[in-house]
Amino acid sequence: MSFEDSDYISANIVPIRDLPADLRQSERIQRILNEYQKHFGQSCRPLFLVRVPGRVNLIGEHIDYCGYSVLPMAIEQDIMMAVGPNDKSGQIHLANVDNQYPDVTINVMDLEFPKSIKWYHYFLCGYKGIVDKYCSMDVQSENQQQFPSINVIVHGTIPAASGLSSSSAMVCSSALSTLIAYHQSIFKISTPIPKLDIALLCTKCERYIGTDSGGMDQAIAMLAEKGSAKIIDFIPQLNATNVDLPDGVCWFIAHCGISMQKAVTAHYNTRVAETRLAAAIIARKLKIAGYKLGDQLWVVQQASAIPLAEMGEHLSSIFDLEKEFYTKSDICSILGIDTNEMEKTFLSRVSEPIEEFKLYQRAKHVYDEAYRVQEFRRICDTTKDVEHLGQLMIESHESCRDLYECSSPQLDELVALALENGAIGSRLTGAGWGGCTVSLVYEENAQDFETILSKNCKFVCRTNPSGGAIIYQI
Ligand code: NG1
Repeated sequence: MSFEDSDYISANIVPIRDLPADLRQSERIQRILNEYQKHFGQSCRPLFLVRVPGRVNLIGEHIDYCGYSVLPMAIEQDIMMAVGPNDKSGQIHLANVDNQYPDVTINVMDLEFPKSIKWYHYFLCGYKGIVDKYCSMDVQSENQQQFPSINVIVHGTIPAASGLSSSSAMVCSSALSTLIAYHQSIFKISTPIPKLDIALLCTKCERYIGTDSGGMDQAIAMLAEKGSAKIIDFIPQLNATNVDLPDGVCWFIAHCGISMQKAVTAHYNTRVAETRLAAAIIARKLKIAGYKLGDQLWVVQQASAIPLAEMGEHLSSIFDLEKEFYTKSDICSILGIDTNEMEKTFLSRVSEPIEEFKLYQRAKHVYDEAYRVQEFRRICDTTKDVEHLGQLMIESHESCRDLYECSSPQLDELVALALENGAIGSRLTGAGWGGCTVSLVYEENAQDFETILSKNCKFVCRTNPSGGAIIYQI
């Protein structure tokens, strides 16, 4: 494993730096390096340390997979992986500093993604995504058994299943670890790979685990810059732009006590399917030319030429508001397709049978939320009116709770507690159904706010925009 360091130091490329002395001496890094030797042998040395942050989404929930922009920032909590060679071949040796996650050795010839997901499957997503992209199938089948084995130890500080994107941090760090380990010896890559490409690839490969991830988490993990939140656009192509948050306020993340592993429930993919079905019905009712079954909500809104600000209202003339939900047969008869085609196109990734589809409610959330993101950004760029930002966050939470039904009683209580104790705005962040809230608080109230919240929940922290993925040479 060796790298042309200078090639990688560019704004578009994941930076590779020498591990600074103060970081090397830190308790955490010392622990990771010690554990590496404990797990892989005293003579083993890692060559690289990969760091990928988690994220908190300030606004724009469940709209990335509909093609709409979101506004997250990277957080200080992260995944670190120490990566080094091993004298065998064709194996990945994975360990975790946290001993609730047992060591595992995987033969690179048999990467599987079973229904019951273990911690290391997120690593395998990144590994497989990179190998499939940069190594032809011929080379893989002839040589995979000879691929140099790697040792990887993981240390994470992002609470798992909490809406802070620990899964994507794991997938992105594994993609970078694989790239750094194999880029010359196996992939023969001579030019550095842009961060954007890695983010897109990681979005695709996280889907091996079963969730139809929208791309926000992988994008912010790769593209974040210290000190700035980002607006992430997906259309016409992936792009991240700095957003200047107002001064005099701070951001708090708090955990509601309930975790939600979105890959083991059908909630997330059900919502993805409902948004696509809603798009199909809108397209049919508005006679959108060029619409293809399965297109996202942004496609029909753009083709309809109805401004985003009005789209939510417009839906009441498209959907039957008397109906709380649509059935499969309602949908098939509107779309003029049979159940087979409907299931194949829209439901193949949903792991549980669904009979009731709330289409108006999901589409209304998506269009209104997408507009709230635009407003949030406009305010950050102009008036910096924090009360207005707080109001948008409150509306976002209400919409997630009532229309998208991705909140939980514990999240609602935590949002209420935050608002009763001085938060200007508070909302669930990430996929929801458990996990964390994000709250906007005046600087002068921060201390009291933190004291009260910490009495009531297991994890509270003030957070500042952190930097994106980085690789250190050890
Ligand atoms: P988290 O909170 O990490 O489960 C998920 C999706 C995002 C986005 C949000 C909801 C993945 C990896 N992440 O985030 O793309 O859709 O939910 O806004 O699936």
